[in-house]
Amino acid sequence: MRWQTTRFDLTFERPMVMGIVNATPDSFSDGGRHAGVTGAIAHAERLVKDGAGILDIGGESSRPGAPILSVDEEWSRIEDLLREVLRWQVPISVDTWKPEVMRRALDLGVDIINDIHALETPGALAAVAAHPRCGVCLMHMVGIPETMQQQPQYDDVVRQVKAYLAERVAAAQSAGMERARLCLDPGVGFGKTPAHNLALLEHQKVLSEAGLPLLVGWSRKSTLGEVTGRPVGERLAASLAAALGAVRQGAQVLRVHDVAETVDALKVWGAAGLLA
Ligand code: YH5
Repeated sequence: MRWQTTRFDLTFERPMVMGIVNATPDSFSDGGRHAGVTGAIAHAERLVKDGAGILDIGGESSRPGAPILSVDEEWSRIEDLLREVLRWQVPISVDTWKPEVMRRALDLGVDIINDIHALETPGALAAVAAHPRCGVCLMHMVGIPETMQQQPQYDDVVRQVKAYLAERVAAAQSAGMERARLCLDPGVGFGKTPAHNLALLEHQKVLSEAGLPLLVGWSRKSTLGEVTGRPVGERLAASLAAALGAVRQGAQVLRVHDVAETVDALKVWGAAGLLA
Protein backbone atom coordinates (compact mmCIF):
# COMPACT_ATOMS: atom_id res chain seq x y z
CA MET A 1 0.00 0.00 0.00
CA ARG A 2 1.37 3.43 -0.90
CA TRP A 3 0.21 7.00 -1.32
CA GLN A 4 2.15 9.13 -3.75
CA THR A 5 2.27 12.81 -2.85
CA THR A 6 4.17 15.80 -4.20
CA ARG A 7 7.38 15.31 -2.21
CA PHE A 8 6.85 12.07 -0.27
CA ASP A 9 5.96 8.53 -1.23
CA LEU A 10 4.04 7.38 1.85
CA THR A 11 4.20 3.69 2.64
CA PHE A 12 2.22 2.40 5.54
CA GLU A 13 4.36 -0.02 7.52
CA ARG A 14 2.69 1.74 10.45
CA PRO A 15 -0.53 3.75 10.51
CA MET A 16 0.12 7.50 10.22
CA VAL A 17 -1.32 10.30 12.29
CA MET A 18 -2.50 13.39 10.43
CA GLY A 19 -2.61 16.39 12.77
CA ILE A 20 -5.41 18.91 12.30
CA VAL A 21 -4.36 22.55 12.06
CA ASN A 22 -7.31 24.91 11.91
CA ALA A 23 -6.53 28.35 10.55
CA THR A 24 -10.15 29.32 11.21
CA PRO A 25 -10.90 32.09 13.70
CA ASP A 26 -14.40 30.55 14.12
CA SER A 27 -13.18 26.96 14.54
CA PHE A 28 -15.70 25.05 16.65
CA SER A 29 -13.30 22.65 18.22
CA ASP A 30 -10.44 24.89 19.29
CA GLY A 31 -12.44 28.00 20.10
CA GLY A 32 -10.29 30.09 17.78
CA ARG A 33 -7.18 29.78 19.91
CA HIS A 34 -5.09 29.32 16.76
CA ALA A 35 -6.61 32.23 14.94
CA GLY A 36 -3.37 34.11 14.42
CA VAL A 37 -0.72 32.78 12.08
CA THR A 38 1.85 32.70 14.89
CA GLY A 39 -0.45 30.61 17.05
CA ALA A 40 -1.19 28.25 14.18
CA ILE A 41 2.51 27.82 13.44
CA ALA A 42 3.25 27.08 17.10
CA HIS A 43 0.39 24.58 17.16
CA ALA A 44 1.63 22.90 13.96
CA GLU A 45 5.14 22.71 15.41
CA ARG A 46 3.76 21.02 18.54
CA LEU A 47 1.90 18.44 16.44
CA VAL A 48 5.05 17.54 14.51
CA LYS A 49 7.03 17.15 17.76
CA ASP A 50 4.19 14.96 19.05
CA GLY A 51 4.61 12.63 16.09
CA ALA A 52 2.26 13.81 13.36
CA GLY A 53 3.31 12.27 10.05
CA ILE A 54 1.12 14.66 8.03
CA LEU A 55 -0.28 18.12 8.81
CA ASP A 56 -3.76 18.98 7.49
CA ILE A 57 -4.20 22.74 7.11
CA GLY A 58 -7.71 24.15 6.76
CA GLY A 59 -8.91 27.74 6.43
CA GLU A 60 -12.67 27.28 6.06
CA SER A 61 -14.83 25.58 8.67
CA SER A 62 -17.12 22.80 7.40
CA ARG A 63 -19.45 23.17 10.39
CA PRO A 64 -23.11 23.52 9.34
CA GLY A 65 -23.91 27.24 9.30
CA ALA A 66 -20.29 28.31 8.92
CA PRO A 67 -19.88 30.89 6.15
CA ILE A 68 -18.43 29.95 2.76
CA LEU A 69 -15.35 32.11 2.34
CA SER A 70 -14.13 33.83 -0.79
CA VAL A 71 -10.99 32.33 -2.34
CA ASP A 72 -8.98 35.36 -1.21
CA GLU A 73 -10.28 35.19 2.37
CA GLU A 74 -9.58 31.43 2.65
CA TRP A 75 -6.16 31.87 1.08
CA SER A 76 -5.24 34.77 3.36
CA ARG A 77 -5.86 32.52 6.38
CA ILE A 78 -3.54 29.75 5.19
CA GLU A 79 -0.89 31.26 2.90
CA ASP A 80 1.70 32.35 5.50
CA LEU A 81 1.15 29.19 7.51
CA LEU A 82 1.69 27.03 4.41
CA ARG A 83 4.88 28.90 3.48
CA GLU A 84 6.26 28.16 6.95
CA VAL A 85 5.25 24.49 7.35
CA LEU A 86 6.43 23.65 3.82
CA ARG A 87 9.99 24.21 5.07
CA TRP A 88 9.73 21.38 7.63
CA GLN A 89 10.05 18.20 5.55
CA VAL A 90 6.66 16.95 6.75
CA PRO A 91 3.90 16.09 4.26
CA ILE A 92 1.44 18.99 4.07
CA SER A 93 -2.22 18.50 3.21
CA VAL A 94 -4.67 21.33 2.50
CA ASP A 95 -8.32 20.87 3.46
CA THR A 96 -10.15 22.74 0.69
CA TRP A 97 -12.81 22.13 -1.96
CA LYS A 98 -12.13 25.28 -3.99
CA PRO A 99 -10.19 24.74 -7.24
CA GLU A 100 -8.47 28.14 -7.08
CA VAL A 101 -7.27 27.50 -3.50
CA MET A 102 -6.05 24.06 -4.66
CA ARG A 103 -4.09 25.66 -7.51
CA ARG A 104 -2.47 28.25 -5.25
CA ALA A 105 -1.58 25.64 -2.63
CA LEU A 106 -0.14 23.27 -5.26
CA ASP A 107 1.87 26.15 -6.75
CA LEU A 108 3.45 26.62 -3.32
CA GLY A 109 4.34 22.92 -3.30
CA VAL A 110 1.86 21.26 -0.92
CA ASP A 111 1.81 17.47 -0.93
CA ILE A 112 -1.87 16.58 -0.63
CA ILE A 113 -5.29 18.08 -1.40
CA ASN A 114 -7.89 16.91 1.13
CA ASP A 115 -11.30 17.58 -0.44
CA ILE A 116 -14.51 16.93 1.53
CA HIS A 117 -16.33 17.19 -1.84
CA ALA A 118 -14.12 14.51 -3.47
CA LEU A 119 -13.25 16.79 -6.44
CA GLU A 120 -16.91 17.25 -7.42
CA THR A 121 -16.71 21.05 -7.57
CA PRO A 122 -16.44 22.17 -11.23
CA GLY A 123 -12.75 22.72 -12.00
CA ALA A 124 -11.43 20.72 -9.03
CA LEU A 125 -10.55 17.56 -11.00
CA ALA A 126 -8.69 19.65 -13.56
CA ALA A 127 -6.86 21.68 -10.90
CA VAL A 128 -5.49 18.55 -9.25
CA ALA A 129 -4.94 16.53 -12.44
CA ALA A 130 -2.85 19.39 -13.84
CA HIS A 131 -0.32 18.69 -11.11
CA PRO A 132 1.98 15.77 -12.00
CA ARG A 133 2.04 13.97 -8.67
CA CYS A 134 0.23 15.54 -5.71
CA GLY A 135 -1.81 13.22 -3.48
CA VAL A 136 -5.57 13.56 -3.04
CA CYS A 137 -7.97 12.46 -0.33
CA LEU A 138 -11.44 11.76 -1.72
CA MET A 139 -14.04 12.01 1.07
CA HIS A 140 -17.65 10.90 1.01
CA MET A 141 -20.33 13.43 1.87
CA VAL A 142 -24.00 13.67 0.97
CA GLY A 143 -25.06 17.20 0.09
CA ILE A 144 -23.24 20.21 1.52
CA PRO A 145 -22.26 21.04 5.10
CA GLU A 146 -25.12 23.56 5.45
CA THR A 147 -27.83 20.90 5.07
CA MET A 148 -26.10 17.52 5.26
CA GLN A 149 -27.35 16.64 8.73
CA GLN A 150 -31.02 17.15 7.84
CA GLN A 151 -32.45 13.60 7.68
CA PRO A 152 -29.54 11.68 6.18
CA GLN A 153 -30.91 8.45 4.65
CA TYR A 154 -29.31 5.41 3.03
CA ASP A 155 -30.55 1.96 2.03
CA ASP A 156 -27.11 0.54 2.83
CA VAL A 157 -24.68 3.18 3.98
CA VAL A 158 -21.56 1.03 3.58
CA ARG A 159 -22.41 -0.06 -0.01
CA GLN A 160 -23.40 3.49 -0.97
CA VAL A 161 -20.27 5.10 0.46
CA LYS A 162 -18.15 2.45 -1.27
CA ALA A 163 -19.93 2.97 -4.62
CA TYR A 164 -19.63 6.75 -4.37
CA LEU A 165 -15.89 6.57 -3.65
CA ALA A 166 -15.41 4.10 -6.53
CA GLU A 167 -17.17 6.56 -8.83
CA ARG A 168 -14.89 9.42 -7.66
CA VAL A 169 -11.79 7.22 -8.18
CA ALA A 170 -12.99 6.53 -11.73
CA ALA A 171 -13.53 10.26 -12.30
CA ALA A 172 -10.02 11.05 -11.05
CA GLN A 173 -8.52 8.34 -13.25
CA SER A 174 -10.47 9.59 -16.28
CA ALA A 175 -8.97 13.03 -15.64
CA GLY A 176 -5.53 11.41 -15.91
CA MET A 177 -4.62 10.81 -12.29
CA GLU A 178 -2.89 7.60 -11.28
CA ARG A 179 -4.51 5.46 -8.58
CA ALA A 180 -1.35 5.70 -6.49
CA ARG A 181 -2.16 9.37 -5.87
CA LEU A 182 -5.54 8.60 -4.25
CA CYS A 183 -6.68 7.94 -0.70
CA LEU A 184 -10.30 7.28 0.39
CA ASP A 185 -12.27 8.56 3.38
CA PRO A 186 -15.78 7.50 4.51
CA GLY A 187 -16.43 11.05 5.81
CA VAL A 188 -17.45 10.42 9.42
CA GLY A 189 -20.18 12.91 10.36
CA PHE A 190 -20.75 14.27 6.87
CA GLY A 191 -24.42 13.59 6.09
CA LYS A 192 -24.62 10.63 8.47
CA THR A 193 -26.43 9.75 11.68
CA PRO A 194 -24.51 8.18 14.58
CA ALA A 195 -25.83 4.77 13.45
CA HIS A 196 -24.47 5.38 9.93
CA ASN A 197 -21.06 6.43 11.25
CA LEU A 198 -20.86 3.41 13.55
CA ALA A 199 -21.89 1.05 10.73
CA LEU A 200 -19.05 2.51 8.65
CA LEU A 201 -16.61 1.66 11.44
CA GLU A 202 -17.98 -1.85 11.94
CA HIS A 203 -17.80 -2.58 8.22
CA GLN A 204 -14.86 -0.36 7.33
CA LYS A 205 -12.92 -3.28 5.83
CA VAL A 206 -15.37 -3.32 2.93
CA LEU A 207 -13.99 0.11 1.96
CA SER A 208 -10.41 -1.24 1.95
CA GLU A 209 -11.36 -3.64 -0.85
CA ALA A 210 -10.65 -0.81 -3.30
CA GLY A 211 -6.95 -1.39 -2.51
CA LEU A 212 -6.34 2.29 -1.73
CA PRO A 213 -5.25 3.76 1.59
CA LEU A 214 -8.05 4.74 3.98
CA LEU A 215 -8.04 7.97 5.97
CA VAL A 216 -10.59 8.40 8.76
CA GLY A 217 -11.47 11.29 11.02
CA TRP A 218 -13.33 10.40 14.22
CA SER A 219 -11.57 12.94 16.42
CA ARG A 220 -14.02 14.68 18.83
CA LYS A 221 -16.97 14.19 16.45
CA SER A 222 -20.56 14.29 17.63
CA THR A 223 -21.21 10.54 17.24
CA LEU A 224 -18.68 10.10 20.05
CA GLY A 225 -20.70 12.62 22.06
CA GLU A 226 -23.86 10.64 21.34
CA VAL A 227 -22.27 7.39 22.47
CA THR A 228 -20.60 8.76 25.64
CA GLY A 229 -22.86 11.68 26.55
CA ARG A 230 -19.83 13.98 26.64
CA PRO A 231 -19.33 17.49 25.23
CA VAL A 232 -16.71 18.15 22.56
CA GLY A 233 -13.97 19.07 25.07
CA GLU A 234 -14.25 15.70 26.85
CA ARG A 235 -14.04 13.27 23.95
CA LEU A 236 -10.36 12.31 24.04
CA ALA A 237 -10.84 8.77 25.35
CA ALA A 238 -13.70 8.20 22.93
CA SER A 239 -11.58 9.57 20.07
CA LEU A 240 -8.70 7.21 20.92
CA ALA A 241 -11.04 4.22 21.07
CA ALA A 242 -12.47 5.10 17.66
CA ALA A 243 -9.01 5.73 16.18
CA LEU A 244 -7.70 2.33 17.31
CA GLY A 245 -10.93 0.73 16.11
CA ALA A 246 -10.37 2.30 12.70
CA VAL A 247 -6.82 0.93 12.60
CA ARG A 248 -8.03 -2.56 13.48
CA GLN A 249 -10.52 -2.20 10.65
CA GLY A 250 -7.80 -1.31 8.13
CA ALA A 251 -7.24 2.46 8.28
CA GLN A 252 -3.82 3.78 7.24
CA VAL A 253 -4.22 7.45 8.23
CA LEU A 254 -5.92 8.88 11.33
CA ARG A 255 -6.97 12.55 11.15
CA VAL A 256 -6.87 13.79 14.74
CA HIS A 257 -6.63 16.84 17.00
CA ASP A 258 -4.81 14.99 19.83
CA VAL A 259 -1.67 13.80 18.12
CA ALA A 260 0.49 12.95 21.17
CA GLU A 261 -2.20 10.78 22.74
CA THR A 262 -2.99 9.00 19.47
CA VAL A 263 0.71 8.31 18.85
CA ASP A 264 1.00 6.83 22.38
CA ALA A 265 -2.00 4.58 21.78
CA LEU A 266 -0.44 3.37 18.52
CA LYS A 267 2.90 2.77 20.28
CA VAL A 268 1.18 0.42 22.72
CA TRP A 269 -0.47 -1.49 19.92
CA GLY A 270 2.82 -1.61 18.04
CA ALA A 271 4.75 -2.86 21.08
CA ALA A 272 2.19 -5.62 21.53
CA GLY A 273 2.49 -6.68 17.91
CA LEU A 274 -1.05 -5.57 17.13
CA LEU A 275 0.01 -3.42 14.15
CA ALA A 276 1.81 -6.20 12.30
C1 YH5 B 1 -12.76 14.10 7.80
O1 YH5 B 1 -13.38 13.31 8.52
N1 YH5 B 1 -13.43 16.31 8.87
S1 YH5 B 1 -13.66 18.99 9.32
C2 YH5 B 1 -17.06 18.11 14.26
C3 YH5 B 1 -16.41 17.92 15.48
C4 YH5 B 1 -15.03 17.72 15.51
C5 YH5 B 1 -14.31 17.74 14.36
C6 YH5 B 1 -18.32 18.41 16.80
N2 YH5 B 1 -12.31 17.60 7.44
C7 YH5 B 1 -12.80 15.51 7.96
O2 YH5 B 1 -12.93 17.70 11.94
N3 YH5 B 1 -11.35 15.83 6.07
C8 YH5 B 1 -13.12 17.56 8.52
O3 YH5 B 1 -17.05 17.89 16.67
C9 YH5 B 1 -12.10 16.32 7.09
N4 YH5 B 1 -12.00 13.66 6.75
C10 YH5 B 1 -11.32 14.49 5.92
N5 YH5 B 1 -10.60 13.96 4.93
C11 YH5 B 1 -14.77 18.39 10.62
C12 YH5 B 1 -14.11 18.00 11.89
C13 YH5 B 1 -14.94 17.95 13.13
C14 YH5 B 1 -16.31 18.13 13.09
